[in-house]
Amino acid sequence: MEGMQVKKFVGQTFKEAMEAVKKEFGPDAIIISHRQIKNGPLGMFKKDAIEVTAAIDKTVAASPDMVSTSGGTEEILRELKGLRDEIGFLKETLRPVVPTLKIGKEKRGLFNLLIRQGVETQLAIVLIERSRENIDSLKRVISNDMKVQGISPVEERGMIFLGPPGAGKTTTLSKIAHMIHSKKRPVGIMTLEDNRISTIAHFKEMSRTLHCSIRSVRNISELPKLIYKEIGRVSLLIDTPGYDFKDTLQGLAEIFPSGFPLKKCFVMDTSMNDQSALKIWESCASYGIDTIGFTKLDLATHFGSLYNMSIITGRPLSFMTTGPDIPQDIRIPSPDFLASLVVGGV
Ligand SMILES: Nc1nc2c(ncn2[C@@H]2O[C@H](COP(=O)(O)OP(=O)(O)OP(=O)(O)O)[C@@H](O)[C@H]2O)c(=O)[nH]1
Ligand SMILES: [Mg+2]
Repeated sequence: MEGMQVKKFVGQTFKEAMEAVKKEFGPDAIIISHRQIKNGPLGMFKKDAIEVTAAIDKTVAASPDMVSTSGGTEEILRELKGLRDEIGFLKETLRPVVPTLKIGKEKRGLFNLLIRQGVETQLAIVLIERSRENIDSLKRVISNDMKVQGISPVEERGMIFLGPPGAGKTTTLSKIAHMIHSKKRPVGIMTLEDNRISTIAHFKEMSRTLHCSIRSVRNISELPKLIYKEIGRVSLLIDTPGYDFKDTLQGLAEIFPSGFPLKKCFVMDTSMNDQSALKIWESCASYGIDTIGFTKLDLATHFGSLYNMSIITGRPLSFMTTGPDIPQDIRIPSPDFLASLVVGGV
């Protein structure tokens, strides 16, 4: 017989009821509840009685003779052997992935936590090696690695937003335009050949709200003149289309051979999987990106990739966005806050 069996036991005292439980269910019984009842069941007791509800897991409580009579010992041994083989096989499979994981029990918990949050195995190993055996120490190590520069370096000259389609460039640019505007600094917006009615309408609306200039740039070769005319007078924010962001980067490198005068910000969607994000990053890392920004944190389920991407790109973070709403869904996180996110908010 297998599974959980639940039964009520009655005694005149608690002790008596418990004896009845022990007698029938043995020492492994679990007491679920007890209560006083009036007169006992079917008037068996004149006085008040105690009713104890107990349970027993028949699978666990099977006595040795039950096992042997059903021929279970051999079966269990076979099962154990099977499990041992399987663990051996798993260890073998994982060896190339986890080459040097010789860590104690407490640290293993921290390591597993990092892996669950999506921190790359190799990065997690190094983090665990550098950290002490508690979560606060681990957070401190992560926090030290997270470089945040915010948007102050942008206010002086401006920023160009680059990244794959739908990463959140246009939306984020708008939020940052509001941030800079709220500091009473003039903003200028440019957009590189984005002919979508929705984008144009959106920027027109922004120019009215923020009293800023909007300029649609048809050809990237017009950029130097336009930028140098405005530089230092306003914070220039330049939107780019996502569909050919590599061409845009290539174009910038050719048109500004001695370096682009504004910060180049790579916008990364954190709800995207790491492999795709890394592939995109690899394809453009050589174009001198200055800073990264994380978007759509509200859609991500865990935040290990914030750490992965910070370390792998080696670029400081400008901002993170936490929803689609303009202007409020953006913040400049502290390294400590980022570290808390990476370990899962603990
Ligand atoms: N949930 C959520 N949605 C966001 C966030 N940022 C942007 N979005 C949404 O993501 C979608 C794409 O955002 P855009 O700003 O148009 O992205 P883009 O990078 O300019 O896209 P392209 O111009 O097509 O390359 C829009 O529906 C935004 O509202 C965010 O932080 N959270
Ligand atoms: Mg856009």
